[in-house]
Amino acid sequence: MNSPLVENYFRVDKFPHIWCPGCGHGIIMAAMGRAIETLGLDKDKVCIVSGIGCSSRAPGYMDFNTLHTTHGRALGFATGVKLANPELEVIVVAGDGDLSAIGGNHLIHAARRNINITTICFNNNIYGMTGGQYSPTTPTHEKGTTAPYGNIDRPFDITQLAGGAGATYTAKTTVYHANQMQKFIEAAIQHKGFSLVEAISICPTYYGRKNKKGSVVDMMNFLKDSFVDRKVAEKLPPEKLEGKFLMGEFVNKVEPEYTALYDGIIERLKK
Ligand SMILES: Cc1ncc(C[n+]2csc(CCOP(=O)(O)OP(=O)(O)O)c2C)c(N)n1
Ligand code: SF4
Ligand SMILES: [Mg+2]
Repeated sequence: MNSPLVENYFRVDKFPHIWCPGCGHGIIMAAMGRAIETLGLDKDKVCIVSGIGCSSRAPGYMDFNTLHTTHGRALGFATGVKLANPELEVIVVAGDGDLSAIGGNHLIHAARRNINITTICFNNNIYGMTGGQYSPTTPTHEKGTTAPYGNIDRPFDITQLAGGAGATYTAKTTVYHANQMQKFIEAAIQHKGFSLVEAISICPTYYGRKNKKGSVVDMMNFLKDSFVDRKVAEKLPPEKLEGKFLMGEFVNKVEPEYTALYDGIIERLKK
């Protein structure tokens, strides 16, 4: 039998989902559902927007106002929704390719504007849906179908990219740390400004297979062992941090929000 969470917040008639066995994306979608339930948001006041990708299927399964748009353009559509109705809690779901390759400009400008949209990046370090091409977050030397001899590009750190562009809340965690992920999503939704949670996911089918990462359990154990909370990391000697990645909250600050500034202009012109 389905749990109340599933029945209340998911479109069970759309199941089974399309994700491969062991895909990390369902863990992120579930964390989003639990975060929204915990915050007690009115379903009719939530709008979830995505582009195209395995990750971008998530809004199709979530029982809110949802938009499945074009690849890379979720933040453009979401900006339109938020400006048309600032009362809506607008949440964007985007893959690493969607958000940092074709949609990279939308990301930096949404962050620069500090518009009150929450973006959840499902980062599996690869283009999953189209068969395993390398993405801007594929680590150097790792393989994809478009990098059969190893990727020579340096990867983006999406959390740092968003923070550098002006996001006022950023956090990074992994599908191994599902409870922490829920807490970060709650904080990001409650934050008044552009917020981004980078959710490191796993794609056993393409990234895992191409790069000989072993089983799904091996991939989850890698996340457990390789990600260190940034506050814990501050107290560790450099040799203990070799090969590790930092996670946690990186930015959390208050700055003027875009739709409020926009409404201010409208009010001023009415006088
Ligand atoms: C304009 C446009 N360009 C390219 C594509 C093909 N395409 C669909 S999904 C995708 C990449 C998906 O990767 P990512 O965003 O990382 O999501 P994932 O599938 O890994 O979750 C691409 C290139 C498209 N649908 N539209
Ligand atoms: S291809 Fe990868 S990202 Fe897409 S559903 Fe399968 S495991 Fe998940
Ligand atoms: Mg991807």
